[in-house]
Amino acid sequence: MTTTNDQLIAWVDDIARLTRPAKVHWCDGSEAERDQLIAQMLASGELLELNQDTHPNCYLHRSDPTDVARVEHLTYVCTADPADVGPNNHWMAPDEAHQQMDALFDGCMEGRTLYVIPYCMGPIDSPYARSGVQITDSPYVVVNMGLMTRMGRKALARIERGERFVRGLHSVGELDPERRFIMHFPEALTIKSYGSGYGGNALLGKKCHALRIASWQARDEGWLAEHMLIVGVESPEGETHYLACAFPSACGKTNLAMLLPPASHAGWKIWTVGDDIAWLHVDDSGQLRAINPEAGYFGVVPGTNPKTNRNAYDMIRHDAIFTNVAVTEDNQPWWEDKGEGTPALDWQGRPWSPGNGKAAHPNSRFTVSAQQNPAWSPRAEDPRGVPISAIVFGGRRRELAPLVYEAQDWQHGVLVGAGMASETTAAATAKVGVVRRDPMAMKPFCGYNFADYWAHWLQIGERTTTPPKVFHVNWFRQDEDGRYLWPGFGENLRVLRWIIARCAGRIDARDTAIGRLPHPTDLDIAGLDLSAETLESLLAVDTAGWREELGQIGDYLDEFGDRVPDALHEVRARILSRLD
Ligand code: OXD
Ligand code: MN
Repeated sequence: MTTTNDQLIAWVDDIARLTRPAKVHWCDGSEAERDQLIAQMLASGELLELNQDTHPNCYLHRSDPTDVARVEHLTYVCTADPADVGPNNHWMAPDEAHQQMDALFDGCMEGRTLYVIPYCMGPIDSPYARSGVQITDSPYVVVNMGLMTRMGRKALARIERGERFVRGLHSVGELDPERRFIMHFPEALTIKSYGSGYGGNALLGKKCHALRIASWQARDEGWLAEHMLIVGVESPEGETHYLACAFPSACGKTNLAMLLPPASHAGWKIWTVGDDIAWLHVDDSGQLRAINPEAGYFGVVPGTNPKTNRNAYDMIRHDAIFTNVAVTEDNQPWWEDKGEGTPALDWQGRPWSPGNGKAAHPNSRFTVSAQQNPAWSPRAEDPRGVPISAIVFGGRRRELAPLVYEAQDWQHGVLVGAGMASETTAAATAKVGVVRRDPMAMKPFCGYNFADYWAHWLQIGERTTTPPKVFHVNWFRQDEDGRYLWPGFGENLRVLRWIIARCAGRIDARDTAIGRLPHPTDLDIAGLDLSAETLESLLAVDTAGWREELGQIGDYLDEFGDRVPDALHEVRARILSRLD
């Protein structure tokens, strides 16, 4: 296979000249190709077969122990003007970055195969979808991109019809943390990633294209690329509302997107459109709509069990690739809080015994096709996307942020998103459990200056006929002894129901300084082991705490100087005065 697109041929030739591979392979995305790559990786030891009786077509990949998460400190956005990327990104001048990267890529594929992966982000026939081509020397990346995107011939056909495409160049290099960089050139729709074979660093369609480059492209073209799940909530009466929800990495997006209604909620259904990324467009009638650019899930494994996420647990029993999980004596994948089995080997393949620390890496992952999800929405392939009733922001906050509140209006909603904060998780290589500002859960992913991004958000609201309502949720409140106040997981549906009732205009709410909260009687807690006092603290507004929080949000906004839209300062001042 090759292509009729001259630009693509010229680019692949240039890269082959630079990287000097032994062979060039154009990926067609066929099953035969995938089978061949898996066989090749089994032979080389890059993949290990898991127990095929209990987990048919499941494989394990052990990444280099120094290469287990996204590397935010080595991730750059390279633009002509440094002010365009803002204090939220690391910047390097494009010329210098290309020079540095090309020196790394020089001859790096000698003796290896260069794979050309044409891919499409979004339903293949959607006007909202966008194309890309990734070049890589990793067969693991090819197989994962095959699950995560619409990859191969169909994607190439879009490019051959003349669509612009994002160019992503990737090599695992020597997997040396000292020679590892993830560089983005949004003005040239180009990505260069070297020295990592892991997830968001290496599967370039995901964070690099669908968020960092796409957020830039979206600003230019008038849409939004967001770190959001998209979920449909269907009532027993058959009314479905779609919500787009932004949570930082490893805060339960996949679990919420595939939530299984608890026994108390007979007749309710949850439909997953996406679990990590949403592209949002205002349609001709002024309605905000969302597509999921991805075709699969790259989810955090630890904690997945039949109680927390039955759908995911079932989904990863076949045709899944596991990265950095442990294995049992009989070669089944194992992870912390799996609820069954005992690990024999840890994620690095070392014998494990109790007291040896975690057996699976806390950021160990599964890759599967979205079609394996029992809750996969029939609308996930709709080229028009789904209409969005509400935007939901959330973070992992031990204190302060109530279980749920609704912003007063779209502008306030943008401030709520901009002021989001969350405790850090193992999804990135840095200290875990530290509260940091993570606006719209996009801190690691927004490819341009946050101040301009907030202005763009405000404009999107103005273009809708009626902007969706905006909410903030926090499933992670704890008491002084570190016990969670809210049961979470499937029971989060109770909060989604309140959100939907608000969107449908069926109930009113308690107006407070920080936004609208549920009347305690409007939140259905029947059958939960939750005292009235606990519910009260989940829905309390700590005035002094919020005054301090808004002070910190003000300091944070000031870091972005005078590019911050006035509207955000005005809303912040309004809330502060309401708190007095
Ligand atoms: C992810 C992440 O992998 O956010 O989705 O880190
Ligand atoms: Mn994510």
